[in-house]
Parts: sequence; C-alpha cells; structure tokens
Amino acid sequence: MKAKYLTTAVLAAALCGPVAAQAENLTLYCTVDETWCQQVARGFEEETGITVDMTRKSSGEFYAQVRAEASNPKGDIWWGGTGDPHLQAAAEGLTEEYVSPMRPELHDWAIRQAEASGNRTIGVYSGALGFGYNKELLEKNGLPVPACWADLIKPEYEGQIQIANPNSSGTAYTMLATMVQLMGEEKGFEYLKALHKNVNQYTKSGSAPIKAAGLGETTIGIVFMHDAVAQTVAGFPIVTVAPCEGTGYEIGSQSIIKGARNLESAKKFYDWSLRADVQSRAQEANSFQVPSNKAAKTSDKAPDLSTIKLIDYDFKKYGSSEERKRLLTKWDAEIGSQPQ
Ligand code: S7P
Repeated sequence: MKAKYLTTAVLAAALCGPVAAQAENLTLYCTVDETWCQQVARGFEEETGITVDMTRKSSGEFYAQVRAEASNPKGDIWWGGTGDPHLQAAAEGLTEEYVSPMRPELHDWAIRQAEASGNRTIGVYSGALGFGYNKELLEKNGLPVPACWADLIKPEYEGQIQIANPNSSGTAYTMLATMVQLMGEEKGFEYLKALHKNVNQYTKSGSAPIKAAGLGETTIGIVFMHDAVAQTVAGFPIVTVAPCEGTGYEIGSQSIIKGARNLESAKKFYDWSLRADVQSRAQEANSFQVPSNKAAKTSDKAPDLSTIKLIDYDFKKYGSSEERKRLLTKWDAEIGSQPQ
C-alpha cells in the first residue's frame, strides 16, 4: 500500500516538474523626477530580478495615499520626496522601523533624519530651495534680474511667477516652512500673501514651475535649485538663483510602508538605494541633488550647498503632524483660497 502511494507521488512530481520558485515583487512609490524614478526601478529590477511596479507622484500626494491605504497597504516602499511628509508619516505610525546596515556610509544629516523619526525614515539626498528664471523671457519683458526672495513680491513681477501648491508638493511646503522660519510666522504669511498676487498658477508637482519656465510659459519658477539646474543642463535658458536672504533645504527621504506585503524586497531596495554606486548614477538621470552616501559622486553641476546661505531648518518641528497640518490649513484659508 505504502509503495503504491510513493509511486503516485513520484508520478505527480514527474508530471508537474520542479516546484516553481515564487517570484519576488516590489511596489515602489517614487517621488523624484520621472526619469530618475525609472532609472532606479529598472536598475534594481535588473540587478536583483525583483519585479518593480513603480508609480510617480508628489510628496504630499503619496503621504495622503499611504495614509488612506493604511488599513490595506498597497505600496511597499516610498522612495524620495521631501523629508517633512516622511516624518509626518513616521509620527503617525504609517511606516516601518528599519535600521539599515548601510548607515555607517551615510552623512550625519541623513542619519539625523532617521533618528528624528524613530528609525522610520532616512535621508537619501539633500538640496536647497531657490528659484530659476528664463533669461530670454526676462529680457523680452524688460524685467530686472531677481536675486532675493524680496524681489519676487515686487509689482513688476505680477503674473510672472509659478510655484506648486504646498498640499500636494513637498517643494512648496518647504517654501512655506522656510518663509515661516526665515521671517517669523506673521511676516512669512504676509510675504506669501504678497507673492500670491504675482503667482500665475499653483501647480501640483514641485518641479513643474521650472519646466514651464524652460518652455517659456512663465518667467520665474520657485523650486529646488537642482531642479532649475536640470533645466539648464537640458538646454533651456534657465538661470538658477540662491536667494540672497538665505533659504531652506530638504533632506529627501525614503520609508518602508507599514504592513508592506513585500517587506524583504522593500528592505533590499532601501539598502540598495543607499549604496554609493547607485546614488552616483542619479546625475545620469539629470538629477543633481547631493547624495547621502559619503562615497557617492556629486555632480559638478549640483548647487554647492557649502556656498549657499542655509537656514537652520527645523525638520522635526516642520515635519511634525500638528505643525504641517496647521500650516497647510492656514495657507489654504489665507492664501490658496483667496482671489489674486
Ligand atoms: O524633482 C526632484 C525633487 O525636487 O522632487 C522632490 C519633490 O518633493 C517631489 O516633487 P513635489 O514637490 O511635487 O512633492 C524632491 O524631493 C526632489 O529633490
């Protein structure tokens, strides 16, 4: 009888062949420029054989999506985007704790981001906020060259400026938090109200305003300086400005989503993206942020953060759930909803 069962089992194995290894997958929520998102998704896939399903959205949009999906997570890792919404997600328990073995290779600013979040996020790159202008349009419209934040609220720039909406965009939230820190809350909001008169459009994505400036659809775009440099490198007549009063900056971050279905793949991607050789390739995707791995190559086109007047940006405070919600609600009520 026993022999008969064995024979049946051997026959079944012969008919079905070896048990197929289960395919590994990763659902990647990506918040940098599309070209860089594609580069990391395909690069990781090629190196590991893990199939990557990547979607690109802005920082505030993915924060809202991760929150909405919390009871049934669909994403595994949220990679890139300004640090503030990653910190907010960490504080709200939407992301997993993870201590990467890559940490000793990283700059202190990247590790501080991890420490501020109870190890639920970590710095991948850094970049300063500023603006860029289309020098041909500026000349054509007979406008003076802007050098400071104060210039952007002058009446001659009415309708000439684009910036994103801080609810969807991490770049624009960095601008909002920067003004509050640079000028104090009252004066910062007065400044944003004055700027409102000169804004022709609040876009969804943070880098859209400088892409529009490159195409001649607006004269000035308030963006991260590396996004303005990317347009110059792509051949558009864009000049990048580090505002004379000083400026804020971002620690672009990554987080593993709480309840990730492909947790091991997410950890592999997390460690992989912190590698020096992987980060050195960002410039090939026309992305000029400063990498968090100390041995990664920073492009000579990247804005040199050591020569830019940077404020002492309080990431913990402006990435906290209460402060981010409070400032965004105030911006909606006092600026976004107001006629221009
Ligand atoms: O384009 C790169 C970059 O500026 O985009 C990220 C940004 O947060 C995503 O766009 P949103 O402003 O639309 O959220 C930055 O982290 C990154 O440097």
